[in-house]
Amino acid sequence: MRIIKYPELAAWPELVKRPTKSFEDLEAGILETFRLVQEQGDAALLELAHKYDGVKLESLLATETEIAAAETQLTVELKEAILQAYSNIQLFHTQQAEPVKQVETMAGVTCWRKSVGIDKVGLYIPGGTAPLFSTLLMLGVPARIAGCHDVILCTPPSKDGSIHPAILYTANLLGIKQVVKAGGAQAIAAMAYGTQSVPAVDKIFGPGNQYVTVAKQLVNKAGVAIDLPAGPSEVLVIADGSANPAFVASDLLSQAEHGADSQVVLLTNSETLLQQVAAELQAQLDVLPRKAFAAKALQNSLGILLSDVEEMLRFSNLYAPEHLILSVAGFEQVLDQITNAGSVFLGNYSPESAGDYASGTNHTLPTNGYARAYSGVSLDSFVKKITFQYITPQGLQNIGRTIEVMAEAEGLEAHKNAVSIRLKEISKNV
Ligand code: HSO
Ligand code: ZN
Repeated sequence: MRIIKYPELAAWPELVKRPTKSFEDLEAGILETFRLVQEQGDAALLELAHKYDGVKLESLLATETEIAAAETQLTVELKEAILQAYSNIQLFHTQQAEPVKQVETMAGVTCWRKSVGIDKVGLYIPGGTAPLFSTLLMLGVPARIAGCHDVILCTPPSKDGSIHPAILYTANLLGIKQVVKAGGAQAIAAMAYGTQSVPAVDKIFGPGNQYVTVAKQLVNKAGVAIDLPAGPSEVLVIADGSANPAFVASDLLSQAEHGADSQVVLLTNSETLLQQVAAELQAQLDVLPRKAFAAKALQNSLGILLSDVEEMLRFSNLYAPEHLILSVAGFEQVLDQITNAGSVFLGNYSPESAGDYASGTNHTLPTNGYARAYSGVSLDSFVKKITFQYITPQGLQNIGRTIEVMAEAEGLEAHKNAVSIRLKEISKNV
């Protein structure tokens, strides 16, 4: 961890910068993959599974037998944990539904807004070193609540052609029937453009490596919606002398173990705590199975000494972290000062892991400073909000002149006329 003591304000913009990656290098290869999938459909997906995942698949879709068998491969304890998390995520996201409210803005002019589920959504769950079935819950639960009609899951197969049983079990719980064994840019292309087995979707969700991220940005440019511009996961911890150094270190490491490019930042006003956390990091790191990833991530991490909680919050708002942990005495008094963060964890007993898995909040969150302007995934991400209005003849008499005057001032005579022609008709009938 790089330690910085009382940096000048002028140095902050440099400190909040994340390492940037050049997307241009990947673009040409990804567009070539897109071309293959568009031209050859399923055949391209099978060929690319052979090339990148090292497996000759018999079928692109997981069979019903495979999905049913997954349940027998999980312990009762894990199934109960998944069900508990499911229930909490379901409860929290169900409350996000907005009741339809009719508003009479003027007598006879009634407006309302209704949420309608996006018809077809595609969920991408990466394979690789960790089977993120928790991410499947975070995406699948709100998709179901929103009433999305078709939910397609793409995830890369392992070398024997199987999919991790916890992913299949979770997919089954969510009622997802189409589980496609495809990963990488080819999976994104399949969901964006459609193949014989994979229907084209309206919006693509889910994290992934840099190929997946660039592929999502490219299909987005081509008109398919995506959830968030994703980057490596981040946590920023604000801790004062009241924080427990072992807890703080455990939170920093839980984020660092995601990958070598994870971003980990500690802000504190206590030099003692800073030293204690550094010692704890070393001790806890040594026994982690994913030590190699975590150690790499820690090399780029920052431990910054600042003068007080207000200053730490100002720095945090500039950084706009994906996850913010606030381990300071009297945190209740400073909550209003948080203006940029994806998800916030309060006190000494709210680890980020709680939100990552089971408390109920969503863990698909804006990274790379996007929390300045973006929210994390929620029920809203899976719906369109359609506005309606109904104007009675009396209503048009009430609002008509306002519209005519404004249309005339914009020089849009046809707009004005759409009102005038009706008002004339109304006055004839009275
Ligand atoms: N911290 C990750 C989510 C996750 N953690 C999944 C464990 N599994 C991004 O919020
Ligand atoms: Zn995590």
